[in-house]
Amino acid sequence: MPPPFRESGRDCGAESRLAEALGPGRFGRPLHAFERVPSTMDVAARLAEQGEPEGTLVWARRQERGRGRLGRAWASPEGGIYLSLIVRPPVPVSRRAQLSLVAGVAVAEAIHEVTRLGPQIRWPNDLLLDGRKVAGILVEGKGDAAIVGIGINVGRDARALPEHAISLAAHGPACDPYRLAGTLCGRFEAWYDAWISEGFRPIRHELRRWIGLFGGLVRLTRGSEEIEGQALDVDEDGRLLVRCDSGLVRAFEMGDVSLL
Ligand code: BT5
Repeated sequence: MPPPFRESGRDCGAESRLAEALGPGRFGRPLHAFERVPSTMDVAARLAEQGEPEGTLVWARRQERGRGRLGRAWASPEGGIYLSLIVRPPVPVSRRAQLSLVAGVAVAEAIHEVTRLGPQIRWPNDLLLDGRKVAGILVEGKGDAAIVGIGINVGRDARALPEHAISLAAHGPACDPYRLAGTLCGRFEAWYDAWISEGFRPIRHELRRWIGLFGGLVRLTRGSEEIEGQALDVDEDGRLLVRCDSGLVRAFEMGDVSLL
């Protein structure tokens, strides 16, 4: 019988580098690092089902079937960051999608802190550098848990990345992925705790620092509908507010639309 899961053996080297880079918080523990997995999302979902606690981190050196939203693929060559964190937010399932913006703020801050670069958040789940995608966030539910997957292009070899992607290495000296991941876990924990205790308000406030979109023209797709308008703001639920050509202001849910 084939083994039920196809991840490689544990990557002890990565586990000790990550353990050194993590702060004293609870996000990042326990830690499961692998050389290769189909997707860190599936390993984390299985661990969540087995009762692993909030904060559990799954890390892979590379993914064979990394994924984005709506069945899209996530290119995962060696040298990048591919991780999933298990959280168990005590909020209604309808609010879980906000986690991609909670994580987005944390990714932006961590990149800035470690590299001094200024990434932009592209609502709802991308981070851009020079207008090209440098990181993506994926949130999936598993029972009472949510799995937050984060991919960041870090390495020098951009050949395996899609056309509109960029790596942090395109700017200046190589950054240590373990240090970046450790910083990210700490920042994500802090924003997550703020989100749990105060709701979306502090995230909305912080987002304004990182979203480059407001005031600009956006094109959205929802199903077969295409909408054009001016991005105005993110509302108190994380929805994107767009003034359409008709003058009407519409609010778009994260799960519903893609930005073109
Ligand atoms: C995302 O989806 O941006 C979410 C990506 C989440 C990846 C992480 S890695 C760890 C964890 N394990 C996983 O299997 N996934 C998560 P979406 O918005 O649907 O964007 C997908 C699109 O981004 C693709 O259709 C490509 O156009 C583009 N893309 C693919 N790989 C990329 C990369 N490495 N860098 C930049 N863009 C990429």
